[in-house]
Amino acid sequence: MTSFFACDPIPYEGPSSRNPLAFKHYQPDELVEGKPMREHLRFAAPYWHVMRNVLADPFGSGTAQMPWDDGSDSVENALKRVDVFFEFLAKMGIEYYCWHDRDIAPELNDLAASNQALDAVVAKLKDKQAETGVKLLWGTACLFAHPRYAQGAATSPDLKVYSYAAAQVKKALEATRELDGLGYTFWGGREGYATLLNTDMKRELDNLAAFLHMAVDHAKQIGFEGPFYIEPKPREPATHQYDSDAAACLNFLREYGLMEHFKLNIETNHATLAGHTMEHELTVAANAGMLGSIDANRGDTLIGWDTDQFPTDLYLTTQVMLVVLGMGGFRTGGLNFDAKRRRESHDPMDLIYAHIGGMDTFARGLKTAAAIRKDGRLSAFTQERYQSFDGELGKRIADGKCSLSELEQLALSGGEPELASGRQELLENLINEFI
Ligand code: XLS
Ligand code: NI
Ligand code: NI
Repeated sequence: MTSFFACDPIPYEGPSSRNPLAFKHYQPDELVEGKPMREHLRFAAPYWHVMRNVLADPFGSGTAQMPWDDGSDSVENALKRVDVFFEFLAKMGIEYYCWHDRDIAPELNDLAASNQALDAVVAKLKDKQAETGVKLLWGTACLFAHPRYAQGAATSPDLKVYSYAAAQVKKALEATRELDGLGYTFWGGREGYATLLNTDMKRELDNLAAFLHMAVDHAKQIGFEGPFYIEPKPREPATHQYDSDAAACLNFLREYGLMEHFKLNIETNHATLAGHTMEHELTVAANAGMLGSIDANRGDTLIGWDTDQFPTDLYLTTQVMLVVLGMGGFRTGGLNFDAKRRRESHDPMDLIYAHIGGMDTFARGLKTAAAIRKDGRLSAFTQERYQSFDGELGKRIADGKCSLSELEQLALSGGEPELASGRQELLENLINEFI
């Protein structure tokens, strides 16, 4: 088979290496907290960015060089891409991947033809997975690119569009099941609104919940054990998206009785678009026992959209891995690089450099987070900070057995509280000791 990436499989050479085609930190079998790095990190590559992103922006067309792609919508072309993608995964040592139905196979003139095309590509993906041991982290349906979804898919005002979306999800779910996918993601690409002047928000949310319940039912029928993920994002493309952040998603899932079937897939750039830090979103999800998976990228504070850049910030990956280690690691989820190269980086080798950087940055984040945990000063500080709640009274407060009157007694007799410092700067210095 022709090779499209001019390099050998990327080796680990250690921190002193100056080879741009080597890992300096990611050593798959190195044990961290007793577990191999590869199992902590569970790196995944997104089919859409690696194989289908032509690197266009709102002002110009694509620049990406894809010598393997004839630009056509043929199934043959789609099948050819699979080989190139698996060459990429093998060279990177990435063991998981994710797709949208329309990334892997073309959307053809009618639904039946599109389904057939999908079947053909899924058969090939299945062979490739068996041959290489690569696993599908999650599948999803593209319910946002086609013009029919301009006014929403599962929140469309039009029952015919809603049905089309349902059919697409049914098929994508079956394809995920066929490939032993570990999860299935809903990112509500067009599930939101541009103006409330024409929108019945209550009806749209009820319809969305009914749609997700039907997906849960279908999963049971076909033996897909899930979980489903919801991926929060506040805006873009819609002015307001219903799944705007982790807290909004949790509220929606609770309101509609969907909690037990879902987890959240948290993406860095979506967190920041929502006006939160990534650590905030992860912590909200993890506290609810609902952190399922991560779309690992980063945004640009100077640009107001989802720039989907590769994670290169050690501070960020350290904080992400502190949350992941803190919850005991991923179960079905992993770190999916939902990231693309800049438009200027059009050479296929840039895909390799980009992923080396992302993987090494997360490997360092993992090692740093583990070192911070081993050191113990950070968590000891936080624990100590809440110490006054550790006694008998604190326990009664937590158990709902205390009253305002009882606390009033304490306040009347105790005098003005003497506060301990929050020591933010000291703790920031402490983190920097490890980076
Ligand atoms: C877009 C989303 C998308 C999802 C999958 O902003 O991040 O790529 O991850 O539909
Ligand atoms: Ni994403
Ligand atoms: Ni995104």
